[in-house]
Amino acid sequence: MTCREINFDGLIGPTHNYAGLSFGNIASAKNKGAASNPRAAVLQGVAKMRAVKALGLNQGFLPPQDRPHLKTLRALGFSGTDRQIIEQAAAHPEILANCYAASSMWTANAGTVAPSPDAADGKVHFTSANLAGNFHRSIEAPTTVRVLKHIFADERFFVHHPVLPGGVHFGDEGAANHGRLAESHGAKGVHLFVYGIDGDKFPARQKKRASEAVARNHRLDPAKTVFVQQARAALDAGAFHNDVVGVANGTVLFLHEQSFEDREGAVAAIRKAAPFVEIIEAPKSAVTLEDAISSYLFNSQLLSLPGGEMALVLPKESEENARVKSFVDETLAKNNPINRAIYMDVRESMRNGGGPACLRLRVVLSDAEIAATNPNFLLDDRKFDALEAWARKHYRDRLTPDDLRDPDFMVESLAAIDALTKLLGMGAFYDFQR
Ligand code: SUG
Repeated sequence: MTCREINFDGLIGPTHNYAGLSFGNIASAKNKGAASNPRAAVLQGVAKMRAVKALGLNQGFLPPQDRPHLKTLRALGFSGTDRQIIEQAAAHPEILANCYAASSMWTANAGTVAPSPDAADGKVHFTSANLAGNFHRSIEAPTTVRVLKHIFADERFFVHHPVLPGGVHFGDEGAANHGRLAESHGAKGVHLFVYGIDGDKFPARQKKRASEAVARNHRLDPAKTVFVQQARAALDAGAFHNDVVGVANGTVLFLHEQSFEDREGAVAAIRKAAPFVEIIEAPKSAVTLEDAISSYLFNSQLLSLPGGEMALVLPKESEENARVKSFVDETLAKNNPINRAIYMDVRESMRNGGGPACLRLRVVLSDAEIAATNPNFLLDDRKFDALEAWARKHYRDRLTPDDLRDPDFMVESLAAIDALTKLLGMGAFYDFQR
């Protein structure tokens, strides 16, 4: 079967801010309280989507969620009018910040997807992630399910599973800890699930039992699934998701030498399931774990281009680290499929620990499945222009955690989301509109 990969980027929401909410995510902790620029953030994200589209690839997006999430604030005992809710919650800045997070932008965490060639029933399977490890992210799940069902609605092709139950016991962070290896997008693929075990410093967000449950739900062939443990050293160095230290695409696995707890065992298991795999590894002597985590080298998008080569879409931070840049240059010069590097400025997202790969959910689809996908979420030049115009109209260019206490900002943010639903013909979609 011929299939294409479509990257669905998270359209960055108007409340993008630095609240330091993610324990174990070094950038998030470091930038706590800094002023953000939501307008620059969304425009950087759109520019990245345009750059990927310009490579000759299809590009989609997922809309931002409604923040502040008034439904959660109500459930926590704040009451009255929407303005009164914000006034009361202002006395609880931590709760308010959690309900204001624009973190649904990192759609690698929206869920895990299995393309139809890999599932026993020949359908595309989606499991939205419960994101149980962090309060601000756990409240994304119900709306994420709604968004994915809205875009991939046709039951002849798409199956949506409920988020995993049980909180952190089945902690699931979606595709950020999952990679697919395949000889082509349309060939039957091998699924690599990387789970964590708590480190000395930081908790593991992705549990093995959660990855196993997703693999069962998606009806994957057990001979083509591999479960490997992330290195605890990587977790403790700040790789809170495995996509900070490795990325898989097609026949290539591009990763840091210290990604897996048992490197040899993991590589043997991967080679057994995917004998065609080409492993491109950065030795720690060339790129330290700290380099990898501060530059987000492995949080690049590894993309198969129409001509058969592969390109890396990297954050600017990788170009600015001399050791990382020379490793990328060496990789391009060597005889392997990776032949292009494109450095993008996604600094607003990076300051919260989200690089190019965090910002996208990969969905591999056949032509018939693409035809069954809601076209409003597939981008062309006209839609890029419309999204930019919408963002320029509604987004602030400066936001501090203090601004979240102002009820006028709530009105402004939800007005932006309301305008977007009209632009996209979504009807009364979000909780605040129902
Ligand atoms: O879950 N940051 C996100 C970053 C997610 C990156 N995604 C992947 N690696 N795939 C997180 O830690 C920070 C929000 C704040 O602190 O304001 C945050 O949620």
